[in-house]
Formats: sequence, structure tokens, C-alpha cells
Amino acid sequence: TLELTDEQLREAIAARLLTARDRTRGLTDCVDDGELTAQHSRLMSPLVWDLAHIGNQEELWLLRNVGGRDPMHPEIDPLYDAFEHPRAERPTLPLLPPAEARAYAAEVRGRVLDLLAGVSLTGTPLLAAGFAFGLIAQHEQQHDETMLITHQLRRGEAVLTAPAPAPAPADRLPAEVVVPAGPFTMGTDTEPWALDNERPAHQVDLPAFAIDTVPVSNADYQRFLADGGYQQPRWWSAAGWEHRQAADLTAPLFWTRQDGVWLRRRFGRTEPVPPNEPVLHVTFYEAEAYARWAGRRLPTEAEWETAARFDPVSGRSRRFPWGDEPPGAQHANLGQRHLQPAEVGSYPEGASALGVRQLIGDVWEWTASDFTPYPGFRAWPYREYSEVFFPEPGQAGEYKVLRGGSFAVDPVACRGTFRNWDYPVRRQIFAGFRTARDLDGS
Ligand code: AVJ
Ligand code: FE
Repeated sequence: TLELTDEQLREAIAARLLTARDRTRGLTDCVDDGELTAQHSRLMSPLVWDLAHIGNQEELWLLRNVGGRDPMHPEIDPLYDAFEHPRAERPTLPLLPPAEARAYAAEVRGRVLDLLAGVSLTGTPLLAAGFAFGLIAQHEQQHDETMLITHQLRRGEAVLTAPAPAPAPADRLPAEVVVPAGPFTMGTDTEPWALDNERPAHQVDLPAFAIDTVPVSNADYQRFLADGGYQQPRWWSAAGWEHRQAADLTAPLFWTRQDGVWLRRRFGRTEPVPPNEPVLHVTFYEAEAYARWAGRRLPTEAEWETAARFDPVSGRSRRFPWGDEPPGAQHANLGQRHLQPAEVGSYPEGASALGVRQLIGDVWEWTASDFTPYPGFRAWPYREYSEVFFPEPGQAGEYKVLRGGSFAVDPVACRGTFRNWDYPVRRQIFAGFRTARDLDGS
């Protein structure tokens, strides 16, 4: 729990809102109006939609729901309602032009900072520990990751730059870590800004298993490619093979082969695939096929969370792999500090109690699990954040859970309990994976 005075809490909230807005501006001020309103991929919104949607959600939740203010521009609400218009359709809508979208988001923010100065942060559950403000800081940061994905899909000259992470230390790591059987408390009741799908805390009791110490690297993945992995249905699930054929998958997204060498395009620059980086831009189905080829499987999300949070000495669950303190630069590659994952084996100080590395940051990790509610789940504060993505009772899930967060995720939207989800065919997201296996005799 955060031991902050009321004044410190207000300052921390304002700082997180500001970090998000600086990033939003960095991602939208670097391209011209034509690029802001263009659709770079049918999978994504034009950047100018994200910009005004960020402002609109902030107005809805903070100015209207918390502050009781009247709508500023009620006529634009439907344009920025993500459920009314699929992404592919958004460029054809009468969206606010860039200058107006910027002005709207800035005006909302000014009023939100006034509201923050005066509102009680103890009364209602929506405001306790500043939750509603935390929700909005996380929401903006989630869209900042979405906008970075749009930048990755955009063609043309590079506009974003960031320093590369330091190379991984040269220590020899075991290929896998054994996680002992036993009870583990998954999810949370105490994380102040946890979203509804991370709650409530509940006990799971898993058999022992082994999990990769680090994410699967490009070099690992190239062995699967070189072994004809994409040509052999036996490594793929039925749904996976069907998709592999229908979409004609032959390698991770953004990879091309030239003169016998794999190249990869990232943020407008093309270079040889770096062998020691975690593999990125694969579908769930490719991850699943690789794991089967390797004689392994994807971890379930309960296994992932146990590997990340379980402290075998105290038996309790940590907030982060390294402990309870918030992420620092020594722990994890987060927050778009680097516009790429760090080499596998990086961040020894961010290892979990069991010795598993890079669980937080670098790449989102596909898990074997469908996105379903925890026992005792209660939609809060709105059904459309998580509940509408859960399967109907008796139906198969449509979404797979991803854990851990990528280099593009901000610390405010990332923790040991955080759950992300997407369709198993998606791979424009910053997703990789690690593998696991049952232990013999367990
Ligand atoms: C949790 C990343 C799946 O981007 O669709 C943003 C987050 N929800 N605005 C998404 C979200 C509403 C969501 N994911
Ligand atoms: Fe949104």
C-alpha cells in the first residue's frame, strides 16, 4: 500500500497525468496533420482519434462522473466511443481535426487539474487513493502504447528515436527455473489502482512446473524457422494451422529475408534481426507452435503470475517480481525509454524471487489462458473495460491473456497482477513469449 499524505498523493497523480500527456504529445507532435489523420493500418485508428478519445474518456470519467460537470461537446461522444465504431471505420468519421483534438484534450486536462486540487480522495470507492485519476492515467498510457504500435506500422522515414538498452550481463543463466507446487495468492485486493479484472485475490494450487528463465529469443525462434516449423502442421493447433495458411504466415511480422539473412523493420529502420533480443510480433498461434516444436508449452497465466510474484521464503505474493517497490530503470525496460526490448538475460535486479528474468517489461508474453473473470469478479467501475470481453457462460474464449508488459508500457499501467488480452491472431502488438513444461512425475 502507498503510504502517502493527501498532498503527496495529489502530486503523484498530477505527475502521472503529466507523464502520460508528455508521451501523448511526443507521439503526436512528431508527424504532420496528414499523418495524424491517415490510417496507417486497418488494425489501428488514425492517431488523431486516439488523441481526442484520450481527452473524451478523461472528460467522461473525471469531469462528468467525478466532478458532476456538464458535457463539453456532447455531439462528439459517439465518435470517440470505441464500441460504436470499429477501428477500420474511424478514418471516415467527422473527427476533430488535429488542432481541435489537441485543444480539446488540453482544455479537459486543465479542468481536471482544478478538480484534482479540490476533490476528496477518501470518500467514495471511485475516488479512494485517487482510483478514478489512476484509471485515466492508465487509460492514456494504454493508448500511448497503441499509438506506438501505429508508429511501428506506419511506412516512411523514421521519426522516433531512443537510446538502445545496455547489453545483457554475461552471466550464465539456467535455461529454466523450477517453480515448486503449492498454494499461491493470485490477483489482488490491495493494489490501489488495479483494474477490475485483476480482482479479487484468490488462492490457486498448482503442481510444480518449470518455466524459461528468459523470453524466447530471435536466435531461438530462427531455429524453429530453419527447421521448417512453418511448414509442419504437427507443431500447430488446428486453429493455428488454419490461420497460418489463411494469413500465409512465414515469419514474425516485420521480418523479411534477403540474401539468406533475416531482416527486421522497426520504427522505419531495417536491420538484421538481432539474435539476442526477445522475439517480437508473433501471434499466439506461432508462440504455441514454437513451444510444441521445442517439446514444451506456453505457461498458463496462473503459472506466469506464480513465477513472477511468489516469494518462497514468506509464502506471500509480491507486487512486482523484484519486490514491492515500484519499477525503477534497474528493474525493467518500461515506459518507452528504449524503443525496443533489451537482450534476453538483462535486468538481473528485476529477477523474481525464484530467479525468473524480464517478466515485467520488454515484451508482452502470450499465455495459454483465455481471458476469463476471476472467481468473485465484479465489473467496476464500468462493464466495457473488461466484462464485455469475457466469454458467455459455456462459450469458448475469444481472447488470450498476455502478461508482463512491453517496453512500450508505462509503469503506471504495469504490475505483477496486470492482465492484457487480445485475439490469438494479433501480432502488431509488442508480444513475444516464454515456454514452460510439466515436471516429470508431477
Ligand atoms: C487492455 C489493451 C486490451 O487497448 O483495447 C483502452 C485497453 N481499454 N481503452 C485496449 C483499453 C479502453 C485495452 N487493452
Ligand atoms: Fe480507450
